[in-house]
Amino acid sequence: MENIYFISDAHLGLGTREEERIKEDRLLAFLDYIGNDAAQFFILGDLFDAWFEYRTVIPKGFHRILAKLEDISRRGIIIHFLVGNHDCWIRNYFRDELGMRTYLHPFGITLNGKKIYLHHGDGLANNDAGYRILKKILRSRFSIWLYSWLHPDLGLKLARSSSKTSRHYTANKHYGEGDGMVKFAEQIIGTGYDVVIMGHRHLPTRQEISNGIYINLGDWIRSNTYAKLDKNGIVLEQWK
Ligand SMILES: [Mn+2]
Repeated sequence: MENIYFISDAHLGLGTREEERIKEDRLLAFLDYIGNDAAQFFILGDLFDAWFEYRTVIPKGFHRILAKLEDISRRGIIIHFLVGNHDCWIRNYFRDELGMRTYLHPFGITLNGKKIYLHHGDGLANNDAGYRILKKILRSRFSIWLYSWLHPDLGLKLARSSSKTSRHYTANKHYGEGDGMVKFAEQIIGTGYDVVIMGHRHLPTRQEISNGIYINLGDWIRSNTYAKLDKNGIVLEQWK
């Protein structure tokens, strides 16, 4: 039985330099801790508040976290990064340079004999077809290719401002999205999954649904929560 950890929604780069420094220190301490304990580590999206990766350029300001991720991945911990709606524009940097496994779409996986479904959580609000169409456009190869010709200073400025809009949108969407997410988790559990884990909502939740468990990971802005799967099952805990 492996020890496996899950986090989401650190939104690195969101706050002031001082706020981000404190958040980073906290996350670095957590990564050090799991670096000695985990077999696998899952990041379920919105690690960055805004990320756009060019073929030869990545955003600056995150080197301490990136170096730590590479460090624990080199120690043999398998790091999985499922992108969120704030950091979906990745290329091969995380995979080729940091040794992480990256995913652009929700997926199911069996861990410690449990069937687990992982989803960032965006686009699950009831009646949110508008966002789902927008997501397709924003994530299309053509849009990304076009965008990549912007100068990085301009591109990242736009990414940060669109990230602000999206956060505002999500905040106003919470009630519906929350319901939609639980409903979605119910459906997935109904197809035979044991656990559904999501982020995005920034509201730590552990809820038993018929024979399964729905977990929302909360965030690393206020709640600093993570899920841990081990021989005893899955729990949601707060990092102190
Ligand atoms: Mn999100």
